[in-house]
Amino acid sequence: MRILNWQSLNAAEQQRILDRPAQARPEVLQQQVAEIIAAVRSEGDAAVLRYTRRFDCETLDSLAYPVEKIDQQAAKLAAKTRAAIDLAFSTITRFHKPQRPQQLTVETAPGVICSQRFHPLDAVGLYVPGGSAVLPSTAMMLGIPAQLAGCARRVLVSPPDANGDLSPALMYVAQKCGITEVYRCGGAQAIAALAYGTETIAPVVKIFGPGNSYVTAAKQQVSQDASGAAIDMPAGPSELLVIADDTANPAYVAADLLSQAEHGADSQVILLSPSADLLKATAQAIEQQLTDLPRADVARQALQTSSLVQVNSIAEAVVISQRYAPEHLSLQLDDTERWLDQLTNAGSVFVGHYTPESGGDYATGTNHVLPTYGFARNYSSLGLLDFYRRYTVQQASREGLAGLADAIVELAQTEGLDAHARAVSIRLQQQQGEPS
Ligand code: HSO
Ligand code: ZN
Repeated sequence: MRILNWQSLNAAEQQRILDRPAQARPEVLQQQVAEIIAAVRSEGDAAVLRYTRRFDCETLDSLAYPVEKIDQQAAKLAAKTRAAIDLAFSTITRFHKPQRPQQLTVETAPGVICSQRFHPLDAVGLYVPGGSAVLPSTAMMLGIPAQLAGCARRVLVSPPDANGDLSPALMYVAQKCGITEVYRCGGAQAIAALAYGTETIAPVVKIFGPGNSYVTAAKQQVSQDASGAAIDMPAGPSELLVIADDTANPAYVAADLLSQAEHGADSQVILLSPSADLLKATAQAIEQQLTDLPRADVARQALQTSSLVQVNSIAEAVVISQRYAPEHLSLQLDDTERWLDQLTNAGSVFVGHYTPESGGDYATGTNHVLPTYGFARNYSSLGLLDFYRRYTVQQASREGLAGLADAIVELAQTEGLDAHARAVSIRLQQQQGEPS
């Protein structure tokens, strides 16, 4: 990989480094997705089955994956994989359980009580991608908080393999998370089915999980429709930005960059370092490690839109990182504490030489469903709270209302909304004890 020098680039060249790989022909994609959604809305199961047969399993005869099949598949799982899932399940649970929100009650003025309450979403759709890599870890990241929050319907969808099956690891996770329904479908058709429902799949109120560009476009489209479903976040291809100084081990840095590059050709990784030696050694280590990576082809494609960049200082790297707002930010530096508070625009931060990004993908306990594409500026990492609705309750006594009355009436009149004012004054004109 080429090593660029930030200061020797002009503004447009600097921006190019930070631009995410562009989506090819986005309007065509949106149109295709709109057609799939329309087909599912008008034909229901028949359309979902048709697309699933075309893309995933030619012989699929039903979307539902019955409990006996789930149990059968889960039973096939090797003990070692089972133990790994058990460990990850426990760290993820440990980190998410204390995120449980507390009801909050405040007397905002004498006789006026307001509370903020939380209710678990009744029905959630959990999308687990298939395709080039099946990700049971993602099922944990969605299924564990859905279960902890107490969402009554927890619906998992995932594209089946050519035999119409879902993987043993995925089904073991489904069992552990108490998934209530499993359906065999993926892509935009699965998102449409979750949002609008079919004969087999009852609609959900919110859809979670990452996916390819079709899934992401479908999630966006259904979330813009009041009769569709809410979504967790606009999630796109994986990204990693590493800030490293000369205390970093180039082999570790290279391994981390490749770990995200291997996700997909559209993944993006960036290394920022003031150390010319580290940059050079990392470039060499990347080449060397690529030689025995099974997914080297994918990683090489991702590296074409990725960069190794020399910066003047860590302070400059911090400014660039804040501007890029990476999904994952890795700090392989001497004095991480000094910089951590300034690095707020990131989905998840990995601190120190012994915290590889893949640690968070699987087992540190944090959630790996994170905002990409610069959305770490204004969207949050997935957490337990995303599985609740927050709402408020207020109650005023007669005295409480009397205390607020002048202000409410004045504000209502300022806005020219007399009925609003009357709704207050009419109550206070009446004698106490009159029917309300
Ligand atoms: N790094 C991915 C999550 C993942 N990695 C799943 C491996 N399996 C996006 O955060
Ligand atoms: Zn990953």
